Amino acid sequence: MSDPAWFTSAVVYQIYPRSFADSDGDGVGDLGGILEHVDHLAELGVDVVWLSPIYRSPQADNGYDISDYEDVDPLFGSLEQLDELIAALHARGIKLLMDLVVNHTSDEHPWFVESASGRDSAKRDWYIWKDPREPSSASGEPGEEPNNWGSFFSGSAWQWDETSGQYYLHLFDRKQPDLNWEHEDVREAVYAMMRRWLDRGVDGFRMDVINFISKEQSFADAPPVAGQRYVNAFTLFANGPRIHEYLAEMHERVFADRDGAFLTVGEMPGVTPEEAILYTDPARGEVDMVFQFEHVSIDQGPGSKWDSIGLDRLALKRSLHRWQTALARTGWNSLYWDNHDQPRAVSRFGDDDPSYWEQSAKALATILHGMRGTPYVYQGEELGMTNYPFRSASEHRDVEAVNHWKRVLEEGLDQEAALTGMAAVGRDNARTPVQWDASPTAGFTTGEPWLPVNPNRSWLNAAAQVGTDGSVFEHYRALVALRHEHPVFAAGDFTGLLENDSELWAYVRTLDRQRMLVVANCSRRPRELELGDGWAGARLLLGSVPDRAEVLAPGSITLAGWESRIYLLV
Ligand code: TEU
Repeated sequence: MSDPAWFTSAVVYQIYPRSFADSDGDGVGDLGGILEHVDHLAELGVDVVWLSPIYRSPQADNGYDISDYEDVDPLFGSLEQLDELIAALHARGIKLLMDLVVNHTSDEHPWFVESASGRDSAKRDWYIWKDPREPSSASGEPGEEPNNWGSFFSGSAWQWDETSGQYYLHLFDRKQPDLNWEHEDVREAVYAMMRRWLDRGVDGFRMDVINFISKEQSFADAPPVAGQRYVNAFTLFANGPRIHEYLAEMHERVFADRDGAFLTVGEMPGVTPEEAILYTDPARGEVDMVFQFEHVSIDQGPGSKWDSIGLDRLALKRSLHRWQTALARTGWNSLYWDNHDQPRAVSRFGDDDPSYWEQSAKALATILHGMRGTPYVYQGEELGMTNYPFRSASEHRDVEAVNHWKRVLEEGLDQEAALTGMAAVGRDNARTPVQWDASPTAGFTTGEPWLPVNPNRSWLNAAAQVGTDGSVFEHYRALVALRHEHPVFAAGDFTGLLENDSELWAYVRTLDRQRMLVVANCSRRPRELELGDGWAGARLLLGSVPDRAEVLAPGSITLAGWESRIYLLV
């Protein structure tokens, strides 16, 4: 944080270790697998790796349920291998971000085990325990939970504990109890743990649902929603009363007296641009950038993430442009299309029909990487990996989908609609193994992969793309290099164009006398764009279709279906 500017021209690559590469043949990706592929990251040219959790964990939520913050789960390898990875990345000029999951722990974490041991446990208040709503009750029947808050992973956010006759709060799975950040000892324990990781050589943290750590202490019912027993009580647990205090305290205790170029990224569902400006104001010393959710919520119905309402591409464009404009002066945003929680970008926002797949993967990359903010590449996105062709409920392994399906069966909901929703937005779409080559296990493992490989590995894989002119990978590599080379990518002002056109996307970035034009045709049909005389002489920095004129002539240009280009006028 001593150099507030370096991350503005950086690109982050996210590794979901379970699905990246397996070195020991057990079918689950591991640190050894990452070590075998660090050159892939170096070739792409990224500056930072964000590693999803590798800590000890019962794996109820694939590592987002941590039972020991200080050790590596044997499933993924050892602390020694993590040290090797830090060294291998640093040797290539790449920083390593750890995933910091401290809104909750695993119910198997010793802190929770002690907390649950009885009402008079010394760590009782490290978690959030409440009596049943009915004081007379000692059974924990449905409806007697302390309030009507729902869990993100279906059902009530409260779990009854027989031993002590109280409920504990879990905003996610019942195996992920929420820590009580009001307790100073909890905060100090987390800060000490963070300091130990920095001492070990990591360069910062991606902070899981960090805007949930301060909750409204009334624990009141959220406004009821017709037809729902448990509701999303978002306004009562997100961006709570002490959130800015906690983040400033964390910064003070962990980073303030350290020299070095660290990075902190706050994953913040529901964060607004106004709040994002506060969270990332360098003068306030909270986090460097936020991860916001507006653009990945546009295709979701009001009920839940599972009722997809289809993509309104104009709303998507307007959302992204609004964030660009709102954070124009202060504030810094992360730019992403997908991650381990989202469907694959090319299937969701692009067009994964084989005729348009390649151009649309490049178009999405071009749009995102030309914007102001720090771009993130989720493993396999640089190859244009697509959603998995799910056909049945049993193919889903993710706790979120599994719990949802249970509920569909229990409550007799529409199974066909549920399966369609799960196939479209299920998180396992992003978690199928990375496709390294065309072989049956895609070069991911010598064993049986924990989640099936996408059948399109036969033609969609790294071996076919790395070093191949015009491939999706080479397009990403070029975009990363352009951000490093031209300060206009990091620092240029943003002006959105064509605000009422859902298909043709365009914007201008301006820095001093330089003007950069980013254009993309988000449709299958060719589209003409009138540019007038103003752009004559602009140089083509990157195009998705080969052999286009290097210099713009006055007049209009025509983009083929899903074609994209970046021009620079100096
Ligand atoms: O996800 C945060 C989050 O808001 C989730 O609701 C996420 O959007 C979910 O996938 C909705 O479909 C983080 C992690 O990224 C996720 O993998 C974890 O499951 C979750 O927190 C709990 O740690």
